[in-house]
This record gives sequence, C-alpha cells and structure tokens, in this order.
Amino acid sequence: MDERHIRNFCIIAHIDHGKSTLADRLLEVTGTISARDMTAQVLDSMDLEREKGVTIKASAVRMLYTSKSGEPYELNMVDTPGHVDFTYEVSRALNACEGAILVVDATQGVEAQTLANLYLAIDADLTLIPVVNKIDLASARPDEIAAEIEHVLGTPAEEVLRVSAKTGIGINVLLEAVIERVPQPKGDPAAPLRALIFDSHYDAFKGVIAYVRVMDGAIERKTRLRFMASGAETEPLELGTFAPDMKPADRLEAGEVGYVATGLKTIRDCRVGDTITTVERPAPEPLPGYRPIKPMVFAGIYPVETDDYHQLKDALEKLQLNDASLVYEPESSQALNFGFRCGFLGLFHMEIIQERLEREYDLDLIATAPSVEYEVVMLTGETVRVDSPADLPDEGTMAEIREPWMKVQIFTPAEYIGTVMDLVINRRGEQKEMEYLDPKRVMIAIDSAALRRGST
Ligand SMILES: Nc1nc2c(ncn2[C@@H]2O[C@H](COP(=O)(O)OP(=O)(O)OP(=O)(O)O)[C@@H](O)[C@H]2O)c(=O)[nH]1
Ligand SMILES: [Mg+2]
Repeated sequence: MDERHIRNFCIIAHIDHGKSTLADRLLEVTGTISARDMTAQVLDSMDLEREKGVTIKASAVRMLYTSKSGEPYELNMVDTPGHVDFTYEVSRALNACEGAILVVDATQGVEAQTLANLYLAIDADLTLIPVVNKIDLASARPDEIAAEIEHVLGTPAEEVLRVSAKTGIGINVLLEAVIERVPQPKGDPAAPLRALIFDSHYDAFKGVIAYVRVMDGAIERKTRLRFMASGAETEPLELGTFAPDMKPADRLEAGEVGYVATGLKTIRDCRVGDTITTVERPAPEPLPGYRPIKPMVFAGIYPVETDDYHQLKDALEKLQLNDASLVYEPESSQALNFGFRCGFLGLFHMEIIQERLEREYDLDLIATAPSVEYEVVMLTGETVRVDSPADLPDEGTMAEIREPWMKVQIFTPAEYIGTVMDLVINRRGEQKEMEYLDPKRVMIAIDSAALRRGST
C-alpha cells in the first residue's frame, strides 16, 4: 500500500494499565478478529502470558481500517509488555514505528514504567498519543490524570484522549487520532531494499522466521536476500503479515511490517537488529540496528540429566532468537557438571526464561542462586568483572570488591515520605535530594545497592 495510507504505532504503558485490552478493542473495531474468535488480551498468546496475566512478548499485527473520511488505511500495531524486565522488547518495537499510544490508567496515574517507556519513545523520535484508560471505573480520575500527563508530556490536557478499553468508549476517536497524528512512514520505495529485523522465532519447518519492518524498497518472493551483518544469503520460503497469525503475502513494501520465513537453519545467520537487503541490488549502508542489552542478574542454568546438555544448548540458541535480551555462555561446576551462565534483565525475566526452557523444550533444569556482577580491583590496579562466585580471584590478590549501585528517583505523595524512607534505609539506600514538586507530591533521589544484603 502507498505509504500515505500506512500508520505504524505501538502501545506503551506501565504494567497492567490496559495495553493488551486496548489492542483487543482495536482488533475488534477494525474487524481484524471477529467477535466470535475474541478472547480477553488475545495477543497474549503464550500459555505463560495467560497464566500470569502479563504480556511478556511484544506482538505485531496488521489491521485494515476505513477512516471516517472513507479512505482505506493499513495500521501496523505492536502491543508491548509493561514489566520493566521486558523493556528490551519495547525499545526494539519502537524502532519499527512512527508513533506510540501512551496508555495511563485513570485510577493509578503516571507510574515508573510510564515515564521509562515515554523516555524510550521520545529517544526514538516517535509521535505520542496520550490516552487515559479505564474511565469506566468508579474510582477513575480522568481530569486529574490528564493534568498529570500535561505536566510530564506538555500535551494540553484537552488533547489527552479518554477511553475505556473494557467497554469500548472512545476507541473510534482514538483510531482517527492515530491516522491524523502519527506521521506516515518516510521510506523510499524505489531505493534498494533495507528491512530491519526487530524480532524472530524458530520454526522446525521454515527455519528462522524474521519479523521485519521494511524501511526502503520491497521484499518479494523469489528474490535472493542478504543479511548485511552476518553475510548470509537465502531465498525466502514465504513472506507475509501478522493477522495476527502469520498470513502469507507476495510482497512487503516500504513502510510495512511483516515476516520473512528465511529457511535458515543456522541461527547465527539471522540476528535481531540486522538489516536485510537483496543480493542483486544491495543497499550501501545497513540500518542503525540495536544497542546490545546489559544484563543485570546472573545465574547458572544446568540440566538435571547431564545427557541433556546439548539439548539445553540448542534450546538456549533457539530461545535467544525469540528473546534477544537473553545472554549466555558455557560454564561448568564441580557439583552440577556442564551448563550455562545466563544473564537476565531481572528476577522475573529469569523465572520466565527458566519456565520457557522447561515447557517449550521439555527440559528439567536447575538454576543457581541469582547474583549481580561485581567489579574486583586487583592489587595490581587492574579491574576485572566477576558474575559467578567461582570466578572470584584469590583473596590475597584483591584490593577491593565493588557491587552495582543504582541512582533512583522516587515520586510519592508527601504523606508516605516516612514509610518510603524506611524502605530506602532498609535497602542500604542513601538519600541525595528531596524536592516538593507540588504541595502534595515529593521526588526523593537516592543511591541504593542493587541487591539487598542477604538476598543472594
Ligand atoms: N474496568 C476496566 N478494566 C480494564 C480496562 N482496560 C484494562 N482493564 C483491566 O486491567 C487489567 C490489565 O489489563 P491488560 O490489558 O492485561 O494490561 P496490560 O497493560 O496489557 O498489562 P501488561 O502487558 O502485563 O503490562 C485486566 O484485568 C483488564 O481487564 C478498562 O478500560 N476498564
Ligand atoms: Mg499486555
């Protein structure tokens, strides 16, 4: 479709503010999913997501919509997770879009991940559409929350949309706002192909499936493709869009989002963040790609049965395709034999990875106690980083051991200052600054240890 009629946007918010439910309503109003096939949070398709009631994976889906003025539009939407441990999913999704719907719960207001995700979206230069959700609830404070959004974002409170993702109030107005406010994609359809891989998964028959946003040019079946970073070449087995299941198509054009079934069985050949171009007319420069992620929590993962080591290795490789924030390297321990040292974004991320490995790859695993990365200054003056107790140098050779500290800003109603400060001190925090934002709200800046003493 012509880029003038394409809009690419994602939905971002703090955890549980109603992103996936809002996505449900958009899918319903656009007729992408019929009322009969609709379930609550339909894009949370993984068993784990449904059991825990949280989104873990970002999901992309294409919707067709005819605007009030009668024009046909193609809307590519990405629903993102709100939990801080899955923030890498959000940051990658943002690079596939020109706009973001920022959802704020009308009973909760602006929270930590609202701000964190907002800053990511501003960094990625996206147009924001702030929305107050859950206005159907008796305890909703839409006017107050809209004023709060005006305060952090600068969008006048009257331009902040008000919706109920549960009952469907305000959804049509929101769709029109997406078309009006989100800019069209600005790729060059005539230029050599450049498509950004923002996610992927492994399919036993079709090999690595790359989720792509086509920036310039077009992908067609029977064109030979090249992965610019890895240098691998392949002819795609299938192309298509997410509807929300994979639906084959003949062509993906500049501005569009979809998938390429690469047929590649070697996982290293197709990496998230790489740029796809054609062999015949390669693009001179790849797209910027992604910043590598910095893991915060480390643990060893070992198979219960030593014989399952190779199966675990294979499983980690495949899972990493679907979760680019997982890092791992081989490790051995006297007690547990051969396994892997894995890095995670947080304890919840660690729990999810372990569960996914056990369920999706049918493995029995043991995980060691999680720890953080320490910096050891040696007597020689050299600094080494240690993320496993087994790698700690001899005591006599170390001058100092440093642990990770965080700079934290806490926003709280003034009446909770006492309780919050108790918590801070409990976690070895040091207060650096306290500022009244208004007579009722306070910002406390602290430096704090990343882990509580005794928690590892
Ligand atoms: N009353 C009411 N409840 C809502 C509304 N929107 C969402 N909810 C409820 O809020 C809870 C969280 O909704 P989700 O859509 O899963 O929230 P989310 O932002 O996708 O959550 P994560 O993806 O885990 O960050 C669910 O119990 C929804 O039913 C709304 O407009 N009104
Ligand atoms: Mg969700």
